[in-house]
Amino acid sequence: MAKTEIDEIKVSKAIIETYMKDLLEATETDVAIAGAGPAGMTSAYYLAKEGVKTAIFERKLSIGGGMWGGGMMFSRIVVQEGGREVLKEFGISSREYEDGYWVADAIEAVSTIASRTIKAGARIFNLISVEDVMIREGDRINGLVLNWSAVGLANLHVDPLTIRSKVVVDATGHASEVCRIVCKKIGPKLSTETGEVIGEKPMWADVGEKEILENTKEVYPGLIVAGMAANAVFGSPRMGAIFGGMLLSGKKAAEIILKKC
Ligand code: 48H
Repeated sequence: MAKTEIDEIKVSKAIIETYMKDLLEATETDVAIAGAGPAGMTSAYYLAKEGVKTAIFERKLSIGGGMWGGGMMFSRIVVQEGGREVLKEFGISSREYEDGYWVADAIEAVSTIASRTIKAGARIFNLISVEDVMIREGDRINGLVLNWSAVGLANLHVDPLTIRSKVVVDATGHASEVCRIVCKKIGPKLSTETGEVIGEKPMWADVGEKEILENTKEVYPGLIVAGMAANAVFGSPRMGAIFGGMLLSGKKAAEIILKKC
């Protein structure tokens, strides 16, 4: 039994002080990731595991992006043979449905990836939206411009705050929001055929899953694109509820960054 009564003010101070400490710590980070879907979190996990200071900013209350919902709200995901190494790395159970088609529980997958990512040392800040990028010498992206998602939802005119990072990862999924911001603000200077976000193509899982790894790369100095955003930016097909590509893309983004560090 606790000796004293619970003091609500201590609860408030504990929350405010520890959160602010973490947010302050994230204002200068090695890697800043937009989006806590499977690609963003996987990337953060592999970076944090190697001691790279990594922060993810997620617009929504929930992390997990499109993985929670599995396929059409059946909370299962399929991972092909190639992606199983990442499931095993996280310790996510899966069973083979047919040759090479591994099924995992979407809820176990998201919660396990999130837990392992945080325990590896990455910080996930939910309810914060990336609304712009910072640019420095040589047109290199060197940080993100952030605001509370609630500010956008309430359509309030409140100026944002900024964080500095050596590398930014666009893991915002279909919307590829960071790359679109770069095009809008800087012009068609991405490393795509047109210099712009080409836009994802209709469903073709086999091609989409193969091309996502080629598409996971530096798309602008200081900006790596990963996950579904990579296929949207480079004009590759979508793939439905198969997630091996997202996991492997997150891992590849981390490998690219680790080589640069
Ligand atoms: C902060 C933001 C912002 C912003 C968006 O959509 P995601 O799950 O993305 P991936 O690439 O990790 O996984 C894609 C997968 O879920 C999927 O959609 C598949 C496989 N589709 C295939 C198909 O055929 O449809 O996660 C992106 C996250 C989300 O949580 C967003 O809320 C978040 O990014 N986000 N966070 N600032 N500006 N924009």
